Amino acid sequence: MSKSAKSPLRIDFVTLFPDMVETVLNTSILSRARSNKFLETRCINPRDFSDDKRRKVDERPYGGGPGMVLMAEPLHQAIRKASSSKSHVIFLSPQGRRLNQEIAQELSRKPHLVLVCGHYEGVDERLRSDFDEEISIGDYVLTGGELPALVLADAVTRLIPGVLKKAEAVEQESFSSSFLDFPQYTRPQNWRGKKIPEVLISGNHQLIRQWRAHAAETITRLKRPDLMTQQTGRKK
Ligand code: 21W
Repeated sequence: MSKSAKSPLRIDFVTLFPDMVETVLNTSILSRARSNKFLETRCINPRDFSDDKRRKVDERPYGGGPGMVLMAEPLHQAIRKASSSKSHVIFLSPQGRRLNQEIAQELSRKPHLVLVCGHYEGVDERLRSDFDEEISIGDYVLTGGELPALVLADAVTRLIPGVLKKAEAVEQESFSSSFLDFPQYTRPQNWRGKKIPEVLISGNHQLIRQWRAHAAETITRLKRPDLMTQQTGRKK
């Protein structure tokens, strides 16, 4: 049950904050996927490739201005150390294409991802040719690429066949991937005067399926009407 037929997905994080990344990788589904050999991870720190005594990796920007810029050489060497010919090198960047479920699917089929995390005011522009692509996780400003890289790793890992328990995986393939979730209830039946929908204790599973499908559609129309118009082309 815990062994995948194929070789595991490898994800290398190029980061100045390996402790932050490791902490999350040691938690939740990501940790389970690693123990069960579906996922193999590594952190590579550009500081280890600094030629400076104090392991300095940033410098002031040419042209002036506030903040610091990550130097090209330590990052370049860290990326080279992480990569082989089969690697897909992704720079987490506000300038990238916005991550969505379709991109997560696409990336989950790659054998090796190298996730490069930027920081400070950015990286030296000349490094961009080191990347196969750039990905953003949305239009808000973060302090670095670590959280986006972990978001991407989480989204991709749960798509590796075998990582999710069977029941979780079935749900993923159903209509709910393009609609929002149907409402869920658990014990007690009456919580502070709030009851659950009768249909859920009817024992009629076809009726329950219909009720859930209808509820999901209603909620989607109400809260995320934009998802309704995106239906076509989302699923094979
Ligand atoms: C934020 C880096 C802003 C650079 C030129 C002059 C990766 C991210 C990040 C960060 C800037 C993602 C500047 C959503 C994010 C990330 C840190 C711009 C200022 N440039 N997805 N001044 N949001 N953020 N630098 O912030 O690295 S993916």
